[in-house]
Amino acid sequence: MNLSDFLRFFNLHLLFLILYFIGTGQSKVEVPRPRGVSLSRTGLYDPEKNFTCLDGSKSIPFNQVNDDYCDCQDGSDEPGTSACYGGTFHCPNAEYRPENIPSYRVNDGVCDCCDGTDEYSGVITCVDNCLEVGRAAREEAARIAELYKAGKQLRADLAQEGQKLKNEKQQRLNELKKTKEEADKVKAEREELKKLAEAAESKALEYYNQLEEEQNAKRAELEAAQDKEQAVQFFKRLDTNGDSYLTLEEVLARKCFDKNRDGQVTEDEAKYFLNSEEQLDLEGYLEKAWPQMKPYRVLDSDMDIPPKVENEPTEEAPTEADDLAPLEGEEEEEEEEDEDTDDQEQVQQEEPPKPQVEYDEATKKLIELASQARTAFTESENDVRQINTQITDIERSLTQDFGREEEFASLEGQCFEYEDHEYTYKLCPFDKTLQVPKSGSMEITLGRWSEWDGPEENKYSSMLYTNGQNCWNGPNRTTKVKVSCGIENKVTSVAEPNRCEYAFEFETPAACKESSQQAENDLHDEL
Ligand code: MAN
Repeated sequence: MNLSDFLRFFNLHLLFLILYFIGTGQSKVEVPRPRGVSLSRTGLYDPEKNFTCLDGSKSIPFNQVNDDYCDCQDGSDEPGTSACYGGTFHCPNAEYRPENIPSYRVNDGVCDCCDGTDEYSGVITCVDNCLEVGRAAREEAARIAELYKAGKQLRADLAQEGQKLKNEKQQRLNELKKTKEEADKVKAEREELKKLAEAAESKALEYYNQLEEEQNAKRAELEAAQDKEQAVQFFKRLDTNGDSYLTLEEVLARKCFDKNRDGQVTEDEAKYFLNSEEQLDLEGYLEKAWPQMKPYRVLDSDMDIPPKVENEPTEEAPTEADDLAPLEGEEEEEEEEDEDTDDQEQVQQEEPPKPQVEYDEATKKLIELASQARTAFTESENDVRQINTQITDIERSLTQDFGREEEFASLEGQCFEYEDHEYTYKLCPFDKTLQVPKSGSMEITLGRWSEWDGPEENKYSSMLYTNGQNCWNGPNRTTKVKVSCGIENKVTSVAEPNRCEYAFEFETPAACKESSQQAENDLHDEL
């Protein structure tokens, strides 16, 4: 090959090379990004090709993309219009953070994207305020990052304190278990002593109980005899003709049998007292009439009329008081009408005293010892009960989830308040939430500790309190507490979004962790 051949050959190759590079350069020309499509999906919308719906369901000519007619079931052919139900519009928001909005918001007359790209129909003009929005968001993110930075140390302190508390509780539990063993022993011993002392006491009292029974029986006998005596005397008084029969006429003649107090004794009333008999002899009277006559006899204004039986030695006796009260509400009348009140009092004084058993010294001592043994046993029972309660409390506290590093532990046992114009609300973590009316009425439990109920990746961001006081005509009250990072423990807001469902917001340094990482990430994303 001579030089000119070589040059021709070389130029030809150079030409091909140049054409090749021009060619490849042309194939790298950027495909225009259709409206509403995110950068990452731009390649899927190639104007040189048919468009395949993103769900792969069908292919359509590219000029049908964003033609305001919905071809694809998934709405992917109309990313920049509101033609498809369920579609998504992408706001580039160049000066801030890209965002996806539902495509029905496109051209709806409301600026949704901060860059205003969702409104292009001319109905409304949106200004691009992404720069300001971004700045505010960055400032907020920076503030939060600062807060987390400050809270981080506090949280670490709380975690340390939580660990310490846990160890102390464990130690206390061990001690209590030992104390309980001792207390159980003491209780068993005292129970034995009590049994012995009570056995001795019962034995000693056996004699006295018998004595008392006998005295009671005697007293009952005496009372029965007295009652009978009264009954007999009253019979004699009523039996005015002295024929040993109590007749209807004789009952009708006594004002005291005016049961309804209408001024006359009717036949019905008389029959009531005679138990529907025409007449009764003494035996019949004692059995059938005396029980109902007895309360009325003290009202007998004819008491001064002497019974027919002459020289009756116990003439005054029928007026003896008995324990049965006259008719209710008639005491005053009774006092006015009854002329024999003094006699009654006299008789009352003469009543035999109630039997009183006087124990001998040895028995007294045994009673005292048994009583001491009972008191000592009750005390040890209370001790054991108290220890058990403490053990249960500590065991429950030890199984409580106070965060990955026990950072929430120190909140247990504390309460934090929040006031609005009507109520003071209280959050007592791991226990309950309360609503205390400022009017002074009773406080209402809004829920009892149930569980952490934040999302899986941030479980400790929300507490749930359930089973509070019943809502009138509704369910039991419940409270959700949103927990976020703050440099002090503080309830920052309380609302009742639905009746008897309460929403608290609570800040605590204990929450200055996972989210702090999140906040830093957010900040980086945005920058
Ligand atoms: C009380 C309060 C309110 C609640 C009503 C429901 O007034 O506990 O928060 O909404 O009861 O009846």
